[in-house]
Amino acid sequence: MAQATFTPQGEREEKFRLLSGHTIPAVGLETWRSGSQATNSVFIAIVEAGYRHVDTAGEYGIQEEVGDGIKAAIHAGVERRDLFITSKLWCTELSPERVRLALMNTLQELQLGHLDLYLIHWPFGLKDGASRPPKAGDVLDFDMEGFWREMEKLVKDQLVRDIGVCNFTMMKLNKLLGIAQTMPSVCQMEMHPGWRNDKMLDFCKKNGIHVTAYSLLGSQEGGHDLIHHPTVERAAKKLNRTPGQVLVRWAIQRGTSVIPKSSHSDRINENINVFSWEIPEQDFQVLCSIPGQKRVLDGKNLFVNKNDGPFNSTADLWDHED
Ligand code: NDP
Ligand code: 1BO
Repeated sequence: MAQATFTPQGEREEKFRLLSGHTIPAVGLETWRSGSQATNSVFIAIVEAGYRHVDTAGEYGIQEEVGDGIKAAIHAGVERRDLFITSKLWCTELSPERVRLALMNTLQELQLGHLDLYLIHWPFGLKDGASRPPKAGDVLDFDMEGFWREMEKLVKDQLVRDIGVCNFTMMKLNKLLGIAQTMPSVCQMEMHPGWRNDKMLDFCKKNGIHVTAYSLLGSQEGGHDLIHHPTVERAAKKLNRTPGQVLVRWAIQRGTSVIPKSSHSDRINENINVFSWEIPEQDFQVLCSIPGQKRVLDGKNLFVNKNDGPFNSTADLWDHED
């Protein structure tokens, strides 16, 4: 469950405790596809709306803009120690010899001395210059043990405070748990009422791994328009909130932190205004029963080559667990 605390300004905020003992804010700002607006969005989120978590990735190509937003927020008086900054390591860097260099590039782009959380973006290696969809030979296996040892060294060297994964299956997490000396604190996964992924959430909870939900509004990918879903709209009307707020609150009550993306200041403010109210149990359960469960971001375009493999279908990517 999220723990509520109050900022020095008296604003209520919620955080989840990680296995490491550190905390992660319940709501963060995502930056994928924020483009040149990233600097402004990050500044508004931190300084005006009170976000303390910003999530980005090397692959998004906007870490410098995100870094400028963070720097401007610090210049405006926010303390670095109060911020939680996450980035992710792309698939071309999933080898023991490339991990540290990838992190150093990320730190340089973000103009930071350390990250709060460093995640494996997807659990598949890609050749430099891989096509989308991948050509024969573009998708590589990766040495999970050798790789994780290097991630652990980043923690020991205080370059990152926590390490974790995204887009893992239970099978891959089990393998990692058997190898890890420093446990993955966080698993970042697609989760929303249109793709609850209950099995994965339960598995993570049993193992003490915190889940951050992405694409919780149904994503720009167009798979689930949850903002306009009648069940979500009904709940929003009843609770006198917006559909976006209902989706964010639903995810927090499920025990996950969230990283809604927005480049608009009104929505950035709206998406974090979720700490002074709750979705009653009955309405929560209705939101848990939306039919037609399916992933939006299934990884097909990134990793599936149905003729040459090694992953011939999305079911292969997700270890046939869906
Ligand atoms: P989201 O579900 O966060 O939806 C973002 C979209 O919703 C944007 O178009 C945004 O538009 C709009 N939006 C934001 N707030 C509201 C609101 N209150 N009301 C109506 N519309 C709103 O989807 P994404 O798929 O973009 O995922 C979010 C983040 O999760 C990404 O930025 C990404 O970084 C992360 N992610 C991580 C992945 C991983 O592999 N780890 C994979 C996929 C996503 P606008 O900006 O115009 O407000
Ligand atoms: C290509 C990046 C997918 C979203 O994180």
